[in-house]
Amino acid sequence: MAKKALITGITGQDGSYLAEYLLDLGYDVYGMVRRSSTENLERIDHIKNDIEFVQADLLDQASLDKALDISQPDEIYNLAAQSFVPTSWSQPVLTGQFTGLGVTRILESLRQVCPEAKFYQASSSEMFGKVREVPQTEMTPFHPRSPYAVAKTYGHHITVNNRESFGLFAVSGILFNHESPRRGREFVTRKITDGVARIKLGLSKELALGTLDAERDWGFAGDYVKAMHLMLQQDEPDDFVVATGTTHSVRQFLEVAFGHVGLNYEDYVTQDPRFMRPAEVDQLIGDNSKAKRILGWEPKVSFEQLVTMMVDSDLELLG
Ligand code: NDP
Ligand code: GDR
Repeated sequence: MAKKALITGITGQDGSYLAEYLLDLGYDVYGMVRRSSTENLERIDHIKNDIEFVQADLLDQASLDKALDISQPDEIYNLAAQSFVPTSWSQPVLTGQFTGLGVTRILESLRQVCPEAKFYQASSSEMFGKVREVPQTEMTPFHPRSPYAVAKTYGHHITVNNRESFGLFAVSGILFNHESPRRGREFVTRKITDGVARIKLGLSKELALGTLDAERDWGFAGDYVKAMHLMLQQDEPDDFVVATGTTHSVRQFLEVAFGHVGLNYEDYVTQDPRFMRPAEVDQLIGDNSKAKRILGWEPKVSFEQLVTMMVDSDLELLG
């Protein structure tokens, strides 16, 4: 019989790649969606007929119980969250409810409805924040720098705590930034590649950004969802850092993205205080050696390939 997976956040970037991957592996895929006045299935439009949708919200315990009861999953991937860091300062309570307490709610439902199900929590490199060591490993202490990161740190600990308290197969993947042509347009990578395409096509004249000095360990989302799946195929539940092990600044991203279409970013990019953050995460770089050793995982798409893939995709979309 086919394995059953429930993906929360299936309408998001990672949800779409994970759903594709699990369908290819022969899974029955259930996707949790929240009610919306207009359909927002763009990222999964091409596979939506292969997915069983269940309606639930991270804020509503009974709806989660029901989603788990309907799907009776072997594996749960908890990808749903308020995931945009700046919004977490303007909506800190909501972010805590979705991104933090939402994890406890799903785990409570899991314990009631399907305690044998394996559980994946989408944790984040943002938990390292003001980093205590370079590169960051599974053992590096956390120092979150935004309400989002604080909520993710809670989600991480409650996952580990459920594993230790109740013997659940519950794991936390500490994923560093991962991007794709399906990335939301407010995140810096997609904002840049969308901006480059607009400027190249004469639809826009400039691109306003915040700091250009922040450095991130950027990988490709399509590679990273495979690590999520691998974590749930292990004999023992454990937590893993998933990263490329290389870091680049926003400025370097700009150089490659504008360079790819024969332009110089300095002619178009302005800095706008509106996009500066109250507290910044200056540099992230992950040590992926545990994931390589135990999961046999490694990233396939390089930084340059990622940037050019995103620029080409935005050129095609807008052209
Ligand atoms: P997205 O922002 O693209 O997707 C978030 C998803 O969560 C959407 O499907 C959204 O649904 C859903 N969601 C939000 N609030 C609720 C709610 N109250 N109830 C039910 N569903 C809800 O995120 P990504 O795909 O980029 O990331 C997936 C997860 O991984 C997130 O938890 C993120 O914080 C985490 N993460 C991401 C990294 C990255 O670089 N992408 C790195 C590390 C961690 P809707 O479409 O209805 O808004
Ligand atoms: P991040 O991603 O906060 O790392 O969180 P984002 O792309 O928003 O920012 C990365 C860096 O770029 C700087 N920056 C800008 N960012 C945005 N969004 N817009 C701008 O105009 C801009 N200018 C400069 C930021 O200050 C920051 O330093 C992402 C999310 O996917 C989280 O959910 C996830 O947990 C982490 O990655 C890992």
